[in-house]
Amino acid sequence: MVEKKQSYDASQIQVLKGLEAVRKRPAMYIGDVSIRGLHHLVYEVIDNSIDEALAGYCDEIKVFLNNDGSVTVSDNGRGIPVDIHPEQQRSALEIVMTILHAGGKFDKKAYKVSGGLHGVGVSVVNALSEFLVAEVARDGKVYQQKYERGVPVTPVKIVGRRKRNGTSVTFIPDAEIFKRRKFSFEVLAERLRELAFLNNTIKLCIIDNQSGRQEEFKYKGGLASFIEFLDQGRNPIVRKPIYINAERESVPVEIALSYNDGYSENLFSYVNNIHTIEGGTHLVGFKTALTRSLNNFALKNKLLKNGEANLSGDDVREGLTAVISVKVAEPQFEGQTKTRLGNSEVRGIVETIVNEGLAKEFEKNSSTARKIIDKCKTAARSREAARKARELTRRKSALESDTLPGKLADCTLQETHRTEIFIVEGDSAGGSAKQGRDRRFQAILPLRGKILNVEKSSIDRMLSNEEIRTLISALGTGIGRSEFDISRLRYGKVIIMTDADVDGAHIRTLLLTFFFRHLRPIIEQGHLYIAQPPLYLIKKAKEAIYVYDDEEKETLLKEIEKTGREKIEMQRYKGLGEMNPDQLWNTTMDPKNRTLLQVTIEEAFVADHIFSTLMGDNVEPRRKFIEENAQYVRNLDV
Ligand code: 0RA
Repeated sequence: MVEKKQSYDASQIQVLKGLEAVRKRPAMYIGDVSIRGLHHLVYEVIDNSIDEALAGYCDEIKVFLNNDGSVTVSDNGRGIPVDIHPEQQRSALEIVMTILHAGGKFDKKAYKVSGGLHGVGVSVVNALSEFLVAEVARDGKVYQQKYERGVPVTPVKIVGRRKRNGTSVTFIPDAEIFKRRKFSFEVLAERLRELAFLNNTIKLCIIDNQSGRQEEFKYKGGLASFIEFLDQGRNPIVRKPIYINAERESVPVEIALSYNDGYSENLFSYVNNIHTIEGGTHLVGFKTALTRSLNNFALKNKLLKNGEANLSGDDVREGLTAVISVKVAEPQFEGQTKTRLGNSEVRGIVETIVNEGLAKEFEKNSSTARKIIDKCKTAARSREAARKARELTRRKSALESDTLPGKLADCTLQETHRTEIFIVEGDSAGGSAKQGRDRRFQAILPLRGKILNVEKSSIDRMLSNEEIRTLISALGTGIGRSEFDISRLRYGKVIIMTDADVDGAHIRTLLLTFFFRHLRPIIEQGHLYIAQPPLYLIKKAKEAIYVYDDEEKETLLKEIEKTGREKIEMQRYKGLGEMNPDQLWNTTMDPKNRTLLQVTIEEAFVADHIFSTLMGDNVEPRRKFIEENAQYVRNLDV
């Protein structure tokens, strides 16, 4: 008896210690406590249900946004066990919900591959929630336990009866940890859609109880449907996506790919449902096999003339859209954002499966293979033309002895970690920025009008565009596989500063597309920012208040109405050009006062889809993009 009591105390201490660790350093467990970390909580709970689905016991997961700001994730799996654990003297449910990393311990045999990026388990979500209630339907009964900040506040109780088994978890994130607590329907829906593409047996739903809005995702076509979704705005050159699904050495590999008449490469790779932004061994295996298979087919069918160079990796990936998804029992994640797969055995596994899959596909469907090879050969020719054009430019610039573009007003400091370049729309705004800046560390580059839409341009055409060349030479990095070198980047921060109107947003999008496609490391390494000029100037008595968005404006106006009858004047800034240099400096450029948004590529696949739909002539997706732009920029430097 005494012993049992002791072990009970010991496990209670373990729980409290665990909770304390999570609450002290939440970022260690969920990445950060921004809006991103907030959504990560939901993903973590969903992942547990996905595991149950991958084990074969669940085919429906629902997410509810509730009126009180809480979110519910429910599934129709077996239900978390509720029986008493013999050593701990507590319900399995309580252990799963309160002990770090306890989740997996109950079901060792299950094939467990899912799990959020951090794979921390639902107890972390519990620790970071001011309130959480877990409900389990099993054996005809509904069991329930409630928690506050991870600590149980009720025993596991029977609260009802139900036939269908399942688990539901409802929680409110803790205000002490999260400053912003509003879940975004769009952000969650995008993730559910992605999960539905990646796991074609599961139906995933999201229901906003406040607005009544709801969406349901279920794609029998799996990755092939994913490709069709990604390529909505593009013109395919093959009839339907090529699909490969096989398993080797207990590693399931699923791949779908298609070609379009565009010039960009769109590759998305996943490990255990996690988007591996930095790629890794699975991606390397895929690329190697794709290049090899296409060259083999071309040689065998005499599609390459004797002496004609082989198709390069870049040639075979122009106009390619592909998704590769593997499941690995013990993944090793590497890289800056821990999104690169390191397991070396996976490379060979994927390579073999793709070689075999493509050989079969090309044999069965040789006209598709021919069309693809035609496209690759055009790419090769264009690349050769681009190389020649670059060489010409290099010789010319050598003659001009490394001069920077005439339009660039450079800064005087050399230490790149302190310097900034503002890419500004139009000459008049450029003028204000030049006068307003601190010339020691701030450089200004005005761009005239719209830059080229790079998604729709071949690489040689892009490099002959004046604005693009000016930009590249100001940045100093060069461009293209053999030339780009981020260590030559001349500024620590690259800041896009455009008007707060539709045109400005469009130019910003074009620039983002360009960086995303051709200078991606600049985004990945955190150098790209978006300036936030104010939308309004409100003058009250002698006070001047700058306001950066409409919500802020409404709040402020209401406050002023309440407090007095002072006369106010309001000015709406349509463009940066309307501000004098002083104002521009004070509101938008001065590091002491300004707000910069750092651009991240974490949501690269969302961005890619938006970029591609944007390029159509459709106004609606473009407007939507502008609205949702905030999704993949993160608040920083406040
Ligand atoms: C451990 C064992 C069993 C189910 C689960 C965990 C389980 C966990 C979660 C989390 C969310 N939904 C879930 N559904 C199930 C199986 C126990 C048995 O044999 O019935």
